[in-house]
Amino acid sequence: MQNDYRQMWSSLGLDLEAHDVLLDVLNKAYQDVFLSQKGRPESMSYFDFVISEVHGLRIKELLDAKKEGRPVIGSFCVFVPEELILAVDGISVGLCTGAEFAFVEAEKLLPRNTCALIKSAFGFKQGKVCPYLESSDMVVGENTCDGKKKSYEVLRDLVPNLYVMDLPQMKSDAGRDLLAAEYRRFLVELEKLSGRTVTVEKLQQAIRTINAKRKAVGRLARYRHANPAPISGLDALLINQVYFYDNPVRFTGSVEKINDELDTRIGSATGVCSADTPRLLVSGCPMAVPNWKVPSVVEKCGAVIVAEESCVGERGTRFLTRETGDSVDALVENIVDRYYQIDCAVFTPNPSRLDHIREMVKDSAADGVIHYNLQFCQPYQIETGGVEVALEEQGIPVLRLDTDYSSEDIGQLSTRVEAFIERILG
Ligand code: BJ8
Repeated sequence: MQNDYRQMWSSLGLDLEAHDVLLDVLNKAYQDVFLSQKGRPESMSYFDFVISEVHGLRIKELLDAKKEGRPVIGSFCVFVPEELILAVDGISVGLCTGAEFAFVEAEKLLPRNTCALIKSAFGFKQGKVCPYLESSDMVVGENTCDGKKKSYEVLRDLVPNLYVMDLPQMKSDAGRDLLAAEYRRFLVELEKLSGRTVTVEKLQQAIRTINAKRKAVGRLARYRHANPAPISGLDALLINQVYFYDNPVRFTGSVEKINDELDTRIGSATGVCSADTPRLLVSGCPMAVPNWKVPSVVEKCGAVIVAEESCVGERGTRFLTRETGDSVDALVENIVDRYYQIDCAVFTPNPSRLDHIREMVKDSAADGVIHYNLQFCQPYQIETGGVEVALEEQGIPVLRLDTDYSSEDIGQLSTRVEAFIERILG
């Protein structure tokens, strides 16, 4: 099987030696971070399997689907509507942006002070190690932060099939109109690429499928409100990360299986920690696979993460799309309504994000908030100040962590998280 995969990776143009190094690091990190945890729900075995096959079986599935004429669409942002992709029988995949790989190469094209997430996208391309990127029939870039927006001008020369989606910067009538126009333009492009015309039935079914996936992770989020926490923050993050790669129907079924197990755990007051374990909410920049650094530090220091206000978490998944509508146009409007509510820090002003953090702290009974920023991410770094002041005024302790994907600051992060936990424990 491994040999088949090597052939497959080679046919995708991957650098097999560099790819071996990446898989080796990934496997070791997974063992250390995930498999060493105690008291994990048994149904997490599905997600262990998914990660073990993340560059194997799942890529094979994508290539098989491509043979059937189904396009693979890679993207970097939760503003790219999965429903539209699914409506043309396409497959939506999140592109690897969670590890430091070939940064020396990436920094030949991008300034050093570019956030790690963007550099990672370039490093995976330049290092030829991402089978998702190489399988994509279309790569969608979106005009969100300046770093992404400008870097797509450079990425255009590296990937033959880059499509750039414009996005509003303000929540206004004009902003909503822009989003609607861009989603319509995207739909036309998807129809062209796939050779399929979207019908009401297809789009409605796609909306239902993606809503079911979001409902499943929403249910999981609610179980995490229990004390003791029935699942670690790391495992919950992993589920939110796999959300971007897996077949949506299979993913939903696997999450619901975990949910049923958590239901039983809560009924018998079984958790992954004790009821007096400090509970933390993590808010800020998204954590893409395999970015597990901060949650791993936090949980090794003895706290448990009970919620993520992040695009790989509730910010990205909390809203559902209305399923009713008797024309494709009406359904696209429903999709616009849904995505328009996402409160990414690239919007100005962006007050609903703070309201949502407050609401999440309350619902999850969090004792404090870690505001997680990638260095050089101006939108989230700038929003941190206001979030910190507002929450502290309300008596909610906040720890601001600015970091990247390197492991050099793990010791320093641990010291700061330990001090924060001591503050919480009073
Ligand atoms: S909707 S959060 S997924 S843009 S970390 S690249 S913002 S400098 S990722 Fe995001 Fe869409 Fe918004 Fe969500 Fe720029 Fe910041 Fe880097 Fe970022």
